[in-house]
Amino acid sequence: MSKTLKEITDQKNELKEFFGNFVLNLEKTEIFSEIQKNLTDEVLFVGCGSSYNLALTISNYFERVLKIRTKAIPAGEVAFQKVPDLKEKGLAFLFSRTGNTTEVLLANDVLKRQNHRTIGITIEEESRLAKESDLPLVFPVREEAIVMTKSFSMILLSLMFLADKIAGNSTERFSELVGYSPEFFDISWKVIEKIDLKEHDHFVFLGMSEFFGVSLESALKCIEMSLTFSEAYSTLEYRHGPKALVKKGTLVFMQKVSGMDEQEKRLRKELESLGATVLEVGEGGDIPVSNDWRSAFLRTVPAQILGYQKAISRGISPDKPPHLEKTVVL
Ligand code: F1P
Repeated sequence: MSKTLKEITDQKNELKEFFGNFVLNLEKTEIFSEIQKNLTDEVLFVGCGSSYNLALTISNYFERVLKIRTKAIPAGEVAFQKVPDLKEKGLAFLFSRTGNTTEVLLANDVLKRQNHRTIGITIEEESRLAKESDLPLVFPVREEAIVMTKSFSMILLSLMFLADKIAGNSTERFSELVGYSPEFFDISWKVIEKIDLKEHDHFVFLGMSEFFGVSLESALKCIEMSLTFSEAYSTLEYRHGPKALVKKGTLVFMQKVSGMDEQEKRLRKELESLGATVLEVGEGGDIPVSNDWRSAFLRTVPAQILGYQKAISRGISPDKPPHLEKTVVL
């Protein structure tokens, strides 16, 4: 079996175990109290590629539930451009699955020099990020494929949970969503299997706030695995120019949010009239899931499956994306 497919599929059963063994215990760890103690009014979230998409999604959720200001910045910009000075030196979360991406390590140096307290989020205990950040948070996830899949979902789930815990909110909804994850996986697989992927060569992912980060990540999955032209936009932005490219053969994934039913319905109708196939993810959608922002950790799964299935339909191995390496070392 392909490594990438195995890791995508692992989520179906591993999420529950991971939630019970790791996420529910986060609150008792030293890192939790350190984050709680050092949380300032402004927090930075930094990463590259999928890890940047992760940083962006989590930054939106921290801002939402903790009512602080956050900024997500690609690590390359922190490393090589001046980062705007914060009012006070605060926390900076640096994300890197492999923990050895050059720009992230350089960003860690820059931020430490500016007296930020850096939190290194990675799955590799022996990585430089784990060793060089002030507070490493190493996730107990094994992922070998070049394309980041299950670790994205697991880290996202954990940090959203952590934000709610710090805010003193109920975390019950996470248990429900984790319980729903095997069914969500199966529905996603079946819905995507029914689409004639040979007839679709342009993928568009639409979402707002946390679901915009999810959409960026979705597009990246399809580019990396299946080499298909894929784009992501904040939902209503799509009307402002990008829709010029819609045609028969465009597949649009719309991430539904609360309070937008009417707008979503109208946009779907418009895109379908231009020839696109539209799938909605969310309450009452083609791939049903709660509209709660906490569902973000599940919402890249359909695109992971899509990227995989499209690659297979084109005779491409998702395990060997051309020109890509697991860690970009400059
Ligand atoms: C970041 C990353 C990956 C991407 C590619 C190159 O890696 O951009 O997201 O798929 O393989 O590296 P990391 O810093 O999260 O290890």
